Amino acid sequence: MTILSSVEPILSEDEVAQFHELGYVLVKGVLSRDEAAYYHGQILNLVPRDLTLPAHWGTHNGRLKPMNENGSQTIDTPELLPLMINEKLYRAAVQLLGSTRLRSMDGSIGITLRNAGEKNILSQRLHLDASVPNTVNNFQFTQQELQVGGCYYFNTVEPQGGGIHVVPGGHRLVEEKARAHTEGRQLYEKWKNITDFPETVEVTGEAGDFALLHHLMPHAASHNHLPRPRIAQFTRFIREDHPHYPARPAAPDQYSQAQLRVMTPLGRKLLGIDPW
Ligand SMILES: O=C(O)CCC(=O)C(=O)O
Ligand SMILES: [Fe+2]
Repeated sequence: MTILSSVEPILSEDEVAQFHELGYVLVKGVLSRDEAAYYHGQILNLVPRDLTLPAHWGTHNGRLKPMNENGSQTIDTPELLPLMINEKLYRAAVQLLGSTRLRSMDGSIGITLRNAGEKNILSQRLHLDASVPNTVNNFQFTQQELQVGGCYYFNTVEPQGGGIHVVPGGHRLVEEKARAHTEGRQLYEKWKNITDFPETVEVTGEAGDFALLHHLMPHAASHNHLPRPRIAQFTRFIREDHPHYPARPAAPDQYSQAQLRVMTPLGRKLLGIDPW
């Protein structure tokens, strides 16, 4: 038995094929409805009742982004940290990254409020958040360099409800354009302002689903035209042997006792507390 086959798959063969073909897949039911409702409530609890939003939060174009005072966007309170080390999501990531030895990161949150008057569809420029420093000349396009990640939806996201937008097959177009250029990593303002790509589509989903994207997938947040806010959390995975970001153990004082109490053995490895 190989190590990979000891981790039970989550995605069907068709879903894996869809990820390779289209560059994204909606992982259904990563969380149960009850779990999604729990996290939904925990995230709303971060928002001050009087709506005086901390000066260090992001508040752009109808999107609230809770942040830490030190500028970090990782919200890994004991209540929310389990999202970064969810076993089901990890198992899907193992299938796509071809390794069990992964690291998890990000942990940021996005709350997209109704923004009814807005005519534009996207609330951000179409961009990549690739796990490749923007100082290198080009991507390697290897599985070792791949990062997979995206967002949990804690409420059902209906059309025009602020779902993340993607370009189906866009990761392949990025590869094609970047390969054709010696400084492919530098195109489109380092891929933070992608302008002439095919139309985007909104990834809708139910509470508890996770929109999982290839890191070369052009994407952007969208405006929410529906009454309910879209509440999401972002988690990403890379391999331990990533060429640009080699594994570093967590600092000894990085996590409090309360955080350590909610960590599973898998979680301790994903966050660099224990070695693989
Ligand atoms: O909120 C979203 O749907 C996407 C946000 C995003 O891609 C980003 O902030 O980098
Ligand atoms: Fe992004």
